[in-house]
Amino acid sequence: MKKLLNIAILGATGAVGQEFIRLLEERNIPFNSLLLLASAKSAGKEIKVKGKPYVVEEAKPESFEGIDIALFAGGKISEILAPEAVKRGAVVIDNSSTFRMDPDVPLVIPEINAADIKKHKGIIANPNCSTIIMLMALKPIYDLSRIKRIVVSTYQAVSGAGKDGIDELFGEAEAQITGGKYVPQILPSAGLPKHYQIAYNLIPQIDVFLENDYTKEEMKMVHETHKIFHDKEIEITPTAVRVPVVRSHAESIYLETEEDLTKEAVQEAIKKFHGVELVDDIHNQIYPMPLDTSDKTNVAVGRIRKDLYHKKGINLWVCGDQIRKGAALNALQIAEYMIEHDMI
Ligand code: 3JN
Repeated sequence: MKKLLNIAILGATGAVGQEFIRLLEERNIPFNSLLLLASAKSAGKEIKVKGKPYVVEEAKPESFEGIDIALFAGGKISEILAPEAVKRGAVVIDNSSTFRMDPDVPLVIPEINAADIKKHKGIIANPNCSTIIMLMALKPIYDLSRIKRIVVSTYQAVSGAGKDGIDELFGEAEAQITGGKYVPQILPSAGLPKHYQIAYNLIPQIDVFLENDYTKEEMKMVHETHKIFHDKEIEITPTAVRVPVVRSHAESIYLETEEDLTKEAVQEAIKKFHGVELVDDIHNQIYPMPLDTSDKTNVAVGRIRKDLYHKKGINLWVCGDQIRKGAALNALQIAEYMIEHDMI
């Protein structure tokens, strides 16, 4: 019989932490003990898991004593606490960008590169949500023919910026309707000097700009794709945009393959790929939309069509819940894989 595990969730009160808990219940993952950790500010809160109350504790290095798997929801705290948890014998699955590009840390989407998990030295990184959603749609195509080039535009929901992002959208929408005033303070990014209204608007900036004129979010998609696909030659041009959607990111993806693929072959490959759903019936107006993929496990792919001019060019429209498959579910699938393969 497999050993029952001691699991810790760091960031248990945030959106990703809450999704971890929902998924632990939904997927009926067995555990011996569950420790809910957060910052001092959230310590003392009570959260029910499988009907049993748990009190959130302040996360400290000692918290990880005796823990087998630590699920880190994200944030700067990972840099300090992940090595501390590993020192105490835990395997950390980390949702922040801190370790993603570290050559000693596997960066994993289980449906794509689960085999990389075995190279871990204590930490396994969960990719950025936009990367996960894009690569879930692209992997079945890549398996038919190598992808040479990707031009992607994201349409990212405000919940990607946390609860404050959602509050800002609702606050601005309400002010518009009631004739009130709402001063944006969060988007595009709380730490920046300027903030813009997201309600009835689009903001073509997610995170800060880098030297090369791309944003950090955009460059995460480039570097992480190269690492997950083990293919540094793929040419990727991303544009990341914040949209006034509450939950579930969308992406318009143009790609060029090495071989000439038919639309039907692409549709068939997507249909067969675990974790992806083909939502593509234009004659009946069926295509993926964020409202339909919110709280759903699968990434939805539709509007599949060949480029008008380039024989090897294909367009896709993709939607996926960025808190679920884009964060908590992907991390939990890594844990499930390790449990199944006796790696913990
Ligand atoms: O804005 C979004 O839609 C996704 C945000 C992701 C994010 C936000 C703050 C810090 C990340 C991430 O997962 O890459 C990070 C980070 O860990 O760097």
